[in-house]
This record gives sequence, structure tokens and C-alpha cells, in this order.
Amino acid sequence: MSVDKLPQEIQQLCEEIDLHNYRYHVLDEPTVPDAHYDKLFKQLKAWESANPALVSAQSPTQRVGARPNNGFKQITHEMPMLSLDNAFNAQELSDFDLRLRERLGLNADKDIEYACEPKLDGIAVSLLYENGLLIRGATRGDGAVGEDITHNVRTIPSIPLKLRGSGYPQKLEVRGEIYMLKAGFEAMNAKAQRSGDKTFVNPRNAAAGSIRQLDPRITATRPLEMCCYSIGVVEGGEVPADHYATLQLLNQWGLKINPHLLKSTGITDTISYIEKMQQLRSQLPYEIDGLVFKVNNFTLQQRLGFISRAPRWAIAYKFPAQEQITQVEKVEFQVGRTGAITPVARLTPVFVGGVTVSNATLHNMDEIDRLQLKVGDWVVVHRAGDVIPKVVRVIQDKRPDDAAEVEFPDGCPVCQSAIVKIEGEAISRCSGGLTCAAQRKEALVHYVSKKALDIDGLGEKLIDTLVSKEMVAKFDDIYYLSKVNLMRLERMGDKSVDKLLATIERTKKTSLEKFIYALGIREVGEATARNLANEFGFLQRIIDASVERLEQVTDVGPIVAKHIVSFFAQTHNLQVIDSLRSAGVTWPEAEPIAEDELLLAGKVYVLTGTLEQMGRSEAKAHLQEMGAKVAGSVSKKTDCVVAGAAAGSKLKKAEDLGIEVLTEQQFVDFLRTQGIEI
Ligand code: I6G
Repeated sequence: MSVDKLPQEIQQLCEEIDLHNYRYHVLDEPTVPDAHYDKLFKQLKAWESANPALVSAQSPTQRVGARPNNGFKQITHEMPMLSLDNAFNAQELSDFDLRLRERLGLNADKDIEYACEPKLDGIAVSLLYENGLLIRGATRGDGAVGEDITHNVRTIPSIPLKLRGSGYPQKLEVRGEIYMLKAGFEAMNAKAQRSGDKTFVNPRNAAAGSIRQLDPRITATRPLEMCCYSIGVVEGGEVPADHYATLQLLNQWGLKINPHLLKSTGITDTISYIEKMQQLRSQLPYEIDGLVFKVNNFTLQQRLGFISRAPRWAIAYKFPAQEQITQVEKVEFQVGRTGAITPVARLTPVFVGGVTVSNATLHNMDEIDRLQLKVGDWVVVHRAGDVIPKVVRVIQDKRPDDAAEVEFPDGCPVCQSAIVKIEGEAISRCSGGLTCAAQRKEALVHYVSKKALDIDGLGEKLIDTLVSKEMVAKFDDIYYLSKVNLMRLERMGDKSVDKLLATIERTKKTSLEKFIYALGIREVGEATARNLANEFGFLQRIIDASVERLEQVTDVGPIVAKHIVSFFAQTHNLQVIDSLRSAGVTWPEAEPIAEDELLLAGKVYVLTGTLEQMGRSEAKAHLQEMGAKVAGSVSKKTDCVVAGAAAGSKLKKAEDLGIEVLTEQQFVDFLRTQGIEI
């Protein structure tokens, strides 16, 4: 049956999927997220399985993978490059384990050993080495036939042209993923944007576009890497008996493998691996869309075999999609703590990155211009980790006829004060200062937040109520709240009010750095506040400091220094400080410790690997507090390396140079001796 004989709706679905295939595989310019494509594909498959007699030979479901591009010589893979089955939750992963155990006839007390790895979001490729020399590189293509990209892979620095060491088979096919680092992608796109060249929608498409360049000189300029994850054809030699050991050997022969490769015993271990990697995901320098679990032992792999186009012994655990499409219902403008006016897209709710999202920041009007966004548009929304959801692009060909321009407000949407825009800055601000209710509320939220006065129990909702009922307008009003008045508020009982009042009282005793941070001076975050407190010791000295003097403080540049000076130059800010002192807010003011008297003064530390008991930024902050410098790479100047889990080349270099190395536990123990609890 030809496609044009199908019901119109299905015909359109086939055409739409075909178009997305063409944009993705041939142009490297997809317009919709993968998850949307998957949804369309699933719809078509569901219809076809209900109407098997009507499946067209040209249906997109009848072809797996990408069509090889005509510009390249075609390569028939000696061993087909398969795809992986997917699991989307822990249950599906357990089912996979159970299926394998049944097939292998394992007792309940016998666990399968798995090799666990991140699934990099790149392009699957095959490299062929003969007598240790790279003789061919090919894309996966449709799994049976790929494209010859030898000239291009030869430009990628992490792909050895000649294997290192000895003992490799005479013929060795190595498979893996070519990908682009997030930072390299951002830099490349920024450069392309400046010069008016084509930009890519994500690192995966940038990698695909780069590797399929007809001119290898262009590929050579792209920040590509390759990470190996399996072997294919092996002749004239042997490899170890399991996957993990084989990858270690590939690494010794000079090929890159993932540092987060891990062996696990049984399914419980794989679940904790998922949790760990989910936490790490946003900090990884490359994008991953899931994890891959493989039966480690090759003999067991052989016994399990294959089902249709995927090995039975492996599964890809897919993370929830980080991009989805939805519609912009309206654009509203929010006023932040410093008066910054931010357009926010109100969206038709959509499930993305594991949560339902109905708002996404649009940053500023320049961003709306860049996106060419109108109200009513269909957009791609991205949400990764705990980061605020973002509109990443508009699907221009889905624009409804009645889509409307976004109108920037004439005055502040909350207090109607004039809006000012500084020449050269993208942000517009409300000029109302603390007379603007929105800025007042945000300033209060900041004042009570954890890193500031840390008034637990005084959350955003309660502040909203207190501001709207005019019970609190200025910071010091918090200290005059009475039990009677608080008890009148909804959901505030005797106990919770007592608790809140006790917290307010207790947190009046604070530190200089927390107090400075709480004031909400523009661009003064917690680290700058700490540096100011350490350097000056007394608030009055900071108030009196000149721009030049402030610039001598670590991390304070001319702009931050100017913000600090102009903050303290405004009498009403000094009045705020006086009124807080009168309300009983205190902090110890001590002589600052001279930098050279700090315990780690002059020492250079390097953090490497994954720290499991604290974040890297936390570890860095503790070291800096003690006077150490934290460097990004190991050299002769390094005094100590803190090596977390899966530490790689930096640890090795430290060992080679005879530099002191602390494990994470030793580092935590050391911090404890300094009174720092993790
Ligand atoms: O597409 C893939 C990504 C990662 C893979 C894969 C992988 O291992 C980490 N492994 C196999 C065996 C296959 N595809 C077929």
C-alpha cells in the first residue's frame, strides 16, 4: 500500500515524521525535541499495529535509523551496529534484570554483574584499527550501512591514529560516541552568531553536523571528542573476558573511555548508580540522555544473544526528556529584587525534565527578539536539573495566524514607576526602588533567606501575606511582629507563631558576612560578602571604603565596587542599617585575620573526581576561607590534590609528581579538625 492511499490523518503523520527525519539526519537542523518526535512515532506505530494490513512500505516505521547521506562513501558494517532497548523507570530496569536471570536460570541469591556507563548524547561511530593503525571511521547510519568519515575522525584529538602499547588484535573495531563538550558548543555557537553563520540547536546536532562535513578542515576546527563503549570485529588477537576489563584495555591502548564507568553487582547497585548520576548530570561537561547497563561477562552476553535489532544483555535507562514543546499563552513581566524587569512566558502546562512546567523565563526583550517569539507561538522548553525552565526556540512553522507581538510595558507593572534602561545593558529596571511593592517583597525574601539572616519559617508565601496586609514593609518591621497579629493570619496557629517568633529572635545574632549579603547590594553574593567581611572586619570600614580600596578585595571588580559605594551613599540604606541595629540585630565585629595568617595561606589545592559528601563549590569555598587558592590543573606548584570518586588524569599526574593526595574522607576529616561540619 502506498502512503497516499492511507487515511489522511495517518498520511499527514507519515509526512510529518519524514520531514523531521530529513531535518534531523540530513540537515542536522531538527525543529522539535526528540521526545516530541518519539511521541509522533509511537502514535504511528500504535495505529499500524491496530491496522497491520494497511502498513505502507514507505512508512517511517519501516526504516530504522538514519539514511546514509549521499555525499559520503557508504560502508557496510561487518557486524551490524545495533540499537538498545530502553527502560524509563526503576521498575522497567528490575523487569530487565528479572528477564535475564530467568533466561540464565540464576538462583535468587546469584546477582548479575553489570557494567554501568553514562549514555552520551552524540553520534555513534565505528573505528577500525589494523595492526594498531586507524584505517577507517564510519557513522552508524541505519545500523547496517553507515558513511565513511575517516578523514573527519582523523582530525579528532582524542582518537589515536596509532594505538599505544602492544597486545592489540591485528584487526580491532572500536565503537563509541563522538560528542561535543557543552562549553565548546556554547563557544562555537556564540562565534557563529557573531559572524552570522549557522548555529546548532544542541551539542548533539553540532557534533553530527561537524562529523558529516565534506571538508575535514572544517571538522578539525570543531571541539569534538570520542568516548569508546564497545568493540565490534576482533581478529588476530584476543580481548579480555568481560566488558569492563576490555574498556580498561582500550584505555591503555590510548582510547578514551568514560570516567564514570562502574561495575555493579545486581540491580540494587544499578539503582544507586542512577541516583548518583542523576545528581551529577548537570555538572558533567557533556550532555547525557541516560545510562547504559550491560551484562559484564562476554560469555553470559553470548548466551543471552539478541532480540530483533538490540542485544538482550544491555539496556538504556533513559532520563525524562529535558525538552518538550508547548504553547505560550501569554507573556507577563516580573519585577525582581533589584528592579530588573523580566518577561516570563506563561505556558500550557507540559511535563519536562521530570516536572510539570507552566512558566519559563524569557530573560529580557533582546532574548525575545533573538527568539522571534510571539504570544501564541509553539515553543521548545528546556528544563535541566533545578535550573529555571527556559524557552530555547520557537517552532516558526507552527505559528498560529493570531500570534501577537510581545508588548513591553510603559511603566513598572507593579508600581507604575518609570522604567529605565541603561545604554548597553539588556535589562530594563523599575526606578521605584523600595517604594515598589515587588522590589520590597523580593528584598525581604532575600533578607530572610538561608544564606542571609536564615529566618526559617518566614517563607515567600508568608512574606507575600505580610506585605499585602501592610504588616511588613521594611526589614526591621520583621522584628516588631506581634503574636496577636500573626495569630490572625490564616494557617498560623499558636505553636507555629511561637516557633517563628523564637526563630526571629534567635537569628538576630548573625555574622557580618551574612548581614552584608542580606542587604541585597547589587552583585554582592555570598562569596563577595565573605571576602568583604574578612578583609574589613567592621561594617563601618566597608561603608567608608572607596572604589579603589574595594577593588583590592578578592573577586571585587570595578563594577561591584561601584555598586557597593553607591549603595552606602544612599542615606535611606544607612537608615535601614541603623533601624536593624536598633531592632537588636548584632554580629561580632572582629579584627580581620590577615590573609597570610590563615591556615592554608599561599597553598594551592586542586579538586578532582566526584565529591560525594559535598558539592565542589562547597569544598572550594572552605579551602578559600582557609586562605588556599584552588586551581583547575595539577602542576609542580600544586601543594595538595583532593581526589574524589573516579578521579582520573589529575590524580595520576599528582601521584607522578609526588604531590600530597587526600581522599574525600581525609579531606572531610581535616575540615572537621577546623570546626567545619559537612
Ligand atoms: O547507543 C549506545 C550508547 C552507549 C550503545 C551502547 C552504549 O554503551 C555505553 N552500547 C551498545 C552495545 C549499543 N549502543 C548497541
